[in-house]
Amino acid sequence: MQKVTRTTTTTTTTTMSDGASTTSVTTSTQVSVVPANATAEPRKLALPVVDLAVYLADPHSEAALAQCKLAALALEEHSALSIKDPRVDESDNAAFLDLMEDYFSQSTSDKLKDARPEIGYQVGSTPELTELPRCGRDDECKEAVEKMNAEDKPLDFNSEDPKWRFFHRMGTPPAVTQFPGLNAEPVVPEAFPNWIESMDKWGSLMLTAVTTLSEMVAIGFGLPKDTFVQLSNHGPHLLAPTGSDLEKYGKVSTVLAGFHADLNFLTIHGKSRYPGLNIWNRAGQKMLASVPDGCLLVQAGRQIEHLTGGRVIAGFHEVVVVDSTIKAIERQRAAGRPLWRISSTLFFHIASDNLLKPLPAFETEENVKQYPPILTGHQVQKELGFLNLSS
Ligand SMILES: O=C(O)CCC(=O)C(=O)O
Ligand SMILES: [Fe+2]
Repeated sequence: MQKVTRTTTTTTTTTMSDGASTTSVTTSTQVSVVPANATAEPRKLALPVVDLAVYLADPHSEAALAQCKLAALALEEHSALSIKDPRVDESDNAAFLDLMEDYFSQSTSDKLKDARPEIGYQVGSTPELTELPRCGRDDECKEAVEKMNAEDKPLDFNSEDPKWRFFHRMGTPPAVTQFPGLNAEPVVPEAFPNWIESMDKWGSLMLTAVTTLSEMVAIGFGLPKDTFVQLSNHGPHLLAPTGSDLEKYGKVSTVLAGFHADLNFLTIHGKSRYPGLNIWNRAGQKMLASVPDGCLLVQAGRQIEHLTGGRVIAGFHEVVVVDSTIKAIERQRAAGRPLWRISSTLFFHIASDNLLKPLPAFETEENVKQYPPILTGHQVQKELGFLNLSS
């Protein structure tokens, strides 16, 4: 088992705004990055691909309805799907990945200038080995893992993730809200003069794509098409790319992001240059996500689970170095690129002041018991552990 020794200096416990993690701090800690139960590459799952062009061309066509149903079914079965959006070109993803590779390959001291630990890293950079997967402290999550077959169990999710992150807020906040949240200025890294434009460009493409998909999913479930879109209007959406240093953490079975489910409504990413995202389907089977070139990957979060009363469940996932990650490392090395694995992630949220409860179509007595009504802002705070911190 490989061990990495490191020393951190911060002393607070803070909560991350994506909800995947909390910041816990130690000094002179031995951090195990390759767990003992390391396994080879899991079976590959080519996710269903939904074509947004068909829907955009004529949302009322039979073909569009078929794509809507496919999207809803994919979320039901896999908690994930691939989408092809004609408004997003592969070159947009490539430009964003290049930007983030260049950003994360800067020196640690340069990136630390962009960190705002005093506000829980909610804008700007978050250093490696800071975010801790929440599942390690979540009994429901641990129970789900206990029930899994040995080959489906996640790798270690009790250690801080080696990935860095950068948070950039998207969308317009509501004029009136019970959850004023954060008014921190966006962070602009010194060496990147067009940063805001570049972030907003990719972020807007992701927002547009996931908004259209949300209409399609609503239609696929037989709901009015604007059901989810209205609820997400003025939501606290976050562009939240991750960066993992594969020079340092490039050994097979290294966990880059430990097992978790996202707390938001839907998560969308461009295709990563490095395979390694394992996703779990409804049946608790672990599979390596395979996304066709030029497609985007979408995953279900806890808010869609709540609204659909569990018809869709939030997808567990982890990011691990697998054999095909190594091949990608070799390819990128030959191309002279920095060896950083980027996820071009955007977290799409339901607005904080909207009530999260099973929609009428999914409102059975059992579902309401399992998913009691809660304001979305409170659900997020609860997931983040803010209530614990403030009490
Ligand atoms: O790095 C990735 O591909 C995904 C990271 C992730 O799961 C997250 O940011 O919530
Ligand atoms: Fe995630």
